[in-house]
Amino acid sequence: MNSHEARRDVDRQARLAADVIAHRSGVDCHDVVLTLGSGWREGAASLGETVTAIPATEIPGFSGAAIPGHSGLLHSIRLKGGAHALVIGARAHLYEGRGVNAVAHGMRTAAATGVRTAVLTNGAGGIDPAFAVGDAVLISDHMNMTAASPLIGSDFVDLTDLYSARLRALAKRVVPGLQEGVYVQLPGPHFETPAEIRALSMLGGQLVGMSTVLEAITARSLGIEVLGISLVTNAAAGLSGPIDHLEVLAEGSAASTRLSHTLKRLVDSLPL
Ligand code: 8IG
Repeated sequence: MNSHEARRDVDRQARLAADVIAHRSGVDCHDVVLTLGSGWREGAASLGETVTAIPATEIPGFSGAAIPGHSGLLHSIRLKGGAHALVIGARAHLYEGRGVNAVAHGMRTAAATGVRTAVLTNGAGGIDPAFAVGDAVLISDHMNMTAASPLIGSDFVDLTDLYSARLRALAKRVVPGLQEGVYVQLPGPHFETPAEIRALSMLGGQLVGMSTVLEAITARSLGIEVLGISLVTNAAAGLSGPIDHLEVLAEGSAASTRLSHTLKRLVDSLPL
């Protein structure tokens, strides 16, 4: 398959998925997509009125929750102002081994449903000592350390201001004191070594995780404006004790009520 055919193929997959979502929800056009990472999932319910919850396995190209703490549902939610949100609780991760197309499929599908704004959330390790466990931190920029791109062929997309300055300013207005940081995506699934965290810190990395970056690049390539936000669920390797996935999940649960409020304020502030 050449790159033209490959691009047509992923677009066709996204179209199929978007048609199923439109059919099941009765909503022809969604305005915003939210991808909910560790700690953020409880936020979906309070955003508005749930129109439909669809098991990811029933939508072409999506698969169920791969890890505990991740919901395997897509929600269509009617927001307060009448806009429609598509909420992806079942993000595909690069470490699942289904390739970059599986990772990019959520944003491609969102674009095919009409979405123009993405709110990408995640759980992350905090590299910058200014960030405490439990802090929500806006993503100001990223470093892609996956050695992969979700784009196909000669799709030379500008990533200057990928994380919309306009949306970050709105976010800071509604969530006073919100900090910002540079997020680094690594492929995982292992966490980093302390030496790697020292290196990433010297390079300007402030948050580290295994998601978001490839989705943000996909979104930008499709003309979607991106807001990214991390929950710091643990101090990055070598900065505190060992990193335990169960403790990471517990931290996410502990923060979830507060994050629901934060997420709702952010979404209500979006110019949809
Ligand atoms: I939650 O410390 C979460 N995800 N790579 N490192 C990486 N991913 C993470 C971390 C972390 N915490």
